[in-house]
Amino acid sequence: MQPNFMRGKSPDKVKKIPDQGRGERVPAGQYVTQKFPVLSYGPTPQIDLKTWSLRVFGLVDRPLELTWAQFLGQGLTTLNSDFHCVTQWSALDQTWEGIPFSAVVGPAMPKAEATFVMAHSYGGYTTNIPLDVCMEEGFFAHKQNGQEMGKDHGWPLRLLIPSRYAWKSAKWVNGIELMPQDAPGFWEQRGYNNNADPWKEERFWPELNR
Ligand SMILES: Nc1nc2c(c(=O)[nH]1)N[C@H]1C(S)=C(S)[C@@H](COP(=O)(O)O)O[C@H]1N2
Ligand SMILES: [Mo]
Repeated sequence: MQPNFMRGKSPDKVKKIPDQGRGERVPAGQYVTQKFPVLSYGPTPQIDLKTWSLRVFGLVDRPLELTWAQFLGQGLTTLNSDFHCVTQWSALDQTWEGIPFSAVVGPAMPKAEATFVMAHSYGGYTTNIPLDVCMEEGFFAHKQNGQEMGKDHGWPLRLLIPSRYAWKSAKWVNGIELMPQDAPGFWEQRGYNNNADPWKEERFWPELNR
């Protein structure tokens, strides 16, 4: 039977290849693809680096608003991670260049009461993530596989959360809001699972899977 999350979607839209025996690298219900499809709600925003900024606000002692030069000045590192999209494709071994979440948000001095993050993007997209997950693995990327991030994939900056389905990896990120409690983001308000762990196949809210 076609699972719920596939209804209305054509599985042929994404070219699939077998996972070549790397089963344990690939969560259940996912296929490995060499392609990196674009999935956005709404158009790709037009962003000018001269006016770009990244705000860190909410429950912080020292709110920040970084320019592009200030952002880059913090020291670039790389991250290698797999990328799992809820529409069932996984792209393995992506190399990202950028700056860890903790290095950017730490200096804003999150208050002890801050437990959740809302990532905000140009265009109005939002997604919610626990603060401890962001601190542990969150990564602001501006390059993917050695190239400037594609405009449709979030240029100039994307917040990656590798352990969660890809809708938690906000493209065109421009704001990090620290919150006292959880609150659903754009897709989470529309029935996507709040936690989004691909290893548990947390795709949609359980009550919608009937
Ligand atoms: N700002 C923003 N970020 C977003 C989205 C979006 O519509 N807007 N879509 C999400 C979803 S549902 C997915 S599956 C991934 C897709 O990333 P990609 O287009 O780079 O493959 O981005 C996520 N981040
Ligand atoms: Mo998605």
